[in-house]
Amino acid sequence: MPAPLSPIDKAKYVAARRASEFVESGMKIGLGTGSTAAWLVRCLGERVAGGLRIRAVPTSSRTASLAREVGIEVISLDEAKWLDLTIDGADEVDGNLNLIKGGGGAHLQEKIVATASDRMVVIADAGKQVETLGAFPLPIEVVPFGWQTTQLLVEEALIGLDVLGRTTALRMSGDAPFVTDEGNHILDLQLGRIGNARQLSLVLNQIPGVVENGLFIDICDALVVGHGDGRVLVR
Ligand code: ABF
Repeated sequence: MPAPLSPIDKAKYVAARRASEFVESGMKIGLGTGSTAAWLVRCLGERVAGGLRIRAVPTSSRTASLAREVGIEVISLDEAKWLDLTIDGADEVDGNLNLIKGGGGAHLQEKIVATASDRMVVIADAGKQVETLGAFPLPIEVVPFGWQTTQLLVEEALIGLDVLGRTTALRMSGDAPFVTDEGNHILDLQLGRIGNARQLSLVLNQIPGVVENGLFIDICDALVVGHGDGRVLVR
């Protein structure tokens, strides 16, 4: 284990390390984005150096660079067509394995890749587990054209839905709007509590200008949770 790690990094690392054991030679793998997924990529890089043969589809330019750096063969999703397994992080996970993702700005590619996989496993530190989704701001990717109008439409759509808050904000990177790998912007929705995540996801994705929201409903098959003391639970 790399040392010394803070308790939260240790929790992420042990979750990633355990999930890396699910990967077998010959598999086509989806690689998530974020600090927990980065641990996974490093763990898989060590196994590749030891003879594991995999081909991987990264979910962001950041993950693609890291994967190549550690010796993992990177292919496009179009080359792979379908994947055996995707392993990715999350911002929140509820008791039904529904997720909020996209804090890292990569949820569009993450959702496409996870959906094109036989199995999707989430790796997370214990602090990501929640009873009800929504404390973490929900990211939605929007096209730059007319984004302020899209924002108004989103705010209007939230009226009447089972959420606590309805504040929306354009994600910034310094003085400029954050730009995703697909050239889009992100609106972060402060909802506090999401009463009906499935309904919210459908409503948001019907708004012109919204490309994809960060709710992953019925996509995740298993959760590997790491704790700061090194314990790992799989469910
Ligand atoms: C990705 O990375 C995202 O969907 C999620 O927003 C984020 C989690 O980041 P970290 O692993 O750094 O907590 O999985």
